[in-house]
Amino acid sequence: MKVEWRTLPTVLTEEEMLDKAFSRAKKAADRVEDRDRVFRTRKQLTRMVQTAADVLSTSLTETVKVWPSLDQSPEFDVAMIEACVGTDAYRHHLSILDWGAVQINKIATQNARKITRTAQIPLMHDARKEAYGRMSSIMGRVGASLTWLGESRETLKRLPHLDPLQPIIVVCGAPNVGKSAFIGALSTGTMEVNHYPFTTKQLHVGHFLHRRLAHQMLDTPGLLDRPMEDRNAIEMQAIAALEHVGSIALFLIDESASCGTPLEEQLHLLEEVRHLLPGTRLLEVTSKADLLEPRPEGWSTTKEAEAAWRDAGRQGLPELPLLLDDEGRPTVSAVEDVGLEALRLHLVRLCAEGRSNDALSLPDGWHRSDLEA
Ligand SMILES: Nc1nc2c(ncn2[C@@H]2O[C@H](COP(=O)(O)OP(=O)(O)OP(=O)(O)O)[C@@H](O)[C@H]2O)c(=O)[nH]1
Ligand SMILES: [Mg+2]
Repeated sequence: MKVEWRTLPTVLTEEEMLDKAFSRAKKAADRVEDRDRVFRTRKQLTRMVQTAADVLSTSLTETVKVWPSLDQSPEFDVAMIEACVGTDAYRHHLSILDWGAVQINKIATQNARKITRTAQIPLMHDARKEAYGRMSSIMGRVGASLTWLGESRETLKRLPHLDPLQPIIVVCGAPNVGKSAFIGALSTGTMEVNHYPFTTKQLHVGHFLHRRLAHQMLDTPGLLDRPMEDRNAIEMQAIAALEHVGSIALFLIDESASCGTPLEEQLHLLEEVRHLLPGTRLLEVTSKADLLEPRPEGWSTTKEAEAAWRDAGRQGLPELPLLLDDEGRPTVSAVEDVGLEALRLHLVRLCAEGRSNDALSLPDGWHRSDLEA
């Protein structure tokens, strides 16, 4: 299931729900006609109580319904919810809303009965007033949960938007090494700008298609770009979420160190990332190939092979010569667009390998149609 966190509707506050309920109830009462004063009053007041309760309980249950159930959410989303707002709190506040809806309906039944069972108009009014008072007090207890959900919605709609059924490439590396530029250069179509709710940095999510499979690329600013000791608990949980999603992780190294982080420190970070994402295949890539001195030997070979592949209409999955640096690492220039096509095809192969391993681990008789595209 693909959860659209960003399209969750606004959560009404306690006051907004009460205003809506009582004004609808009043309108409903105004529509009642009966020449007999006792009958008219009885109908008006029962209708007020029932309409108010319906509006309140429906608003509460509808809110619960549109919020994704954690049991059916992808692991990444659950881990992100845990990191950002807490899954226990999430479940708790939604269950309070369900509880409130039940209580409000009970109050309506009890007080409507009081109204119908008396012939005395003042007692009917008392029962209506009592119903409103009790509903307001239930709403008072639900109010904090509505506020919590309203605030969480603001947080969750900033989450990156990923399809867990398609390959995901987690792009990491020290600040300024060119992560965003890399994702932008490999993306077809528009790159999304998003946030991890706990960093102020922009994160980019891009994708490219290969045989109808969207290979998603996820940026990690402020997450996998600093030493372990500076990370807080929330960030560690978010990193755990990355461990769940990544088909592969790509670690960008800026050898020119124009990014501001010395090479040695970047390699130290690489070891930390390897340790943090133990189940994820990690590919090292050197960024900013155009800044390497001298330029990588294979520069023109790769560049020509990529141009030929593009001209031929990008058919199949050939092994284009990867552009390599002196260390033998694949390298790319996002600025001059060299090495990117060759690396893209390499990434497609690595993701496919990971996926066929997944498929092999499925029980007998299971069928993964997405692998046959
Ligand atoms: N010469 C050259 N510059 C590059 C290349 N890729 C990125 N840059 C430059 O490097 C700087 C950082 O690039 P970003 O893509 O913002 O790096 P980042 O890793 O996303 O940075 P943060 O999100 O701040 O961690 C920018 O000034 C880019 O223009 C490249 O291939 N060649
Ligand atoms: Mg960036």
